[in-house]
Amino acid sequence: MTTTESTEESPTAADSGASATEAFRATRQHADGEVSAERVDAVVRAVLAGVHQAIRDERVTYPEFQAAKQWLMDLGEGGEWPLFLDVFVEHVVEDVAAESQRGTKGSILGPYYLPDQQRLPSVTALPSRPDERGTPLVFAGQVRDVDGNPVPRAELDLWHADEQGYYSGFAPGIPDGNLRGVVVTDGHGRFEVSTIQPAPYQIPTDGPTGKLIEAAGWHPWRPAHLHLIVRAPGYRPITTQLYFEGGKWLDSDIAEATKPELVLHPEPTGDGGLRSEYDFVLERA
Ligand code: MBD
Ligand code: FE
Repeated sequence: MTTTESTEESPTAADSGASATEAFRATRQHADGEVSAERVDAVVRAVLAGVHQAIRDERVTYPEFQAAKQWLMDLGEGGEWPLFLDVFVEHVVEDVAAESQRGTKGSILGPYYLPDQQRLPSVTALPSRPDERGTPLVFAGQVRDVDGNPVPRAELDLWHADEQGYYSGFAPGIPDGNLRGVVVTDGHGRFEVSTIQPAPYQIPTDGPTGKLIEAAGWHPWRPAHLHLIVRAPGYRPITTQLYFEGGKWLDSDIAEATKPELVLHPEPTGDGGLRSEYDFVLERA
């Protein structure tokens, strides 16, 4: 991961995309050899059938096929498979998972999660730079179970982009752990976190994913969001994201990961900041 260069250098998408590949490998999110031949057969057959059908429907030509091959090679060499898959595919995997999930709605994990961040008390501030820019945001609430009982000592593993839309660990010049932390709720499941409001996220335009988006004439934006994994022993963890009412791109997220239940309604605090309350509901594992 690139965090040693100076802040003068402007971060690039290619950096973030490629760093996401390193992060994926380092956090070993893959399950080696646990997929049965039956599942490989069924799923790969279905994926290929979808590709074959698209070729027939669109009457794909040889030059188009070769261009696709070149682009896929670039995607791998640029280390952007995690970025591409999380932006364009993960939301459907999440939809399927959500069919059997009660409690707070989930959303996609995305490529910029890093485990093992600093543990923080229930009333806390996320680690930030002394000159961290952005509208101050207090994010407070309670974690409960599906029967309404508080969940004490639940963990809110929280991470978000800065006021320029960059994530620590994935863009040069941002200290490790910036705007990331694991907040532990108090005896009543409550928490209150001070941070700043993140900016919308632009898919790096200089990498293969950005090139595809440009070639297709799409916009490269995700609405501003907070990422969370909420967990407690004996409960099913919830991976989700929270958005901001009225936020730009809320109705056209390129990653299709918004849900109406996941939109915050922040109130001005009178001193230029915002405060938002959100309660989480966990189901038993
Ligand atoms: C992000 O910040 C993100 O949350 C997702 C899902 C994909 C790319 C960048
Ligand atoms: Fe994100």
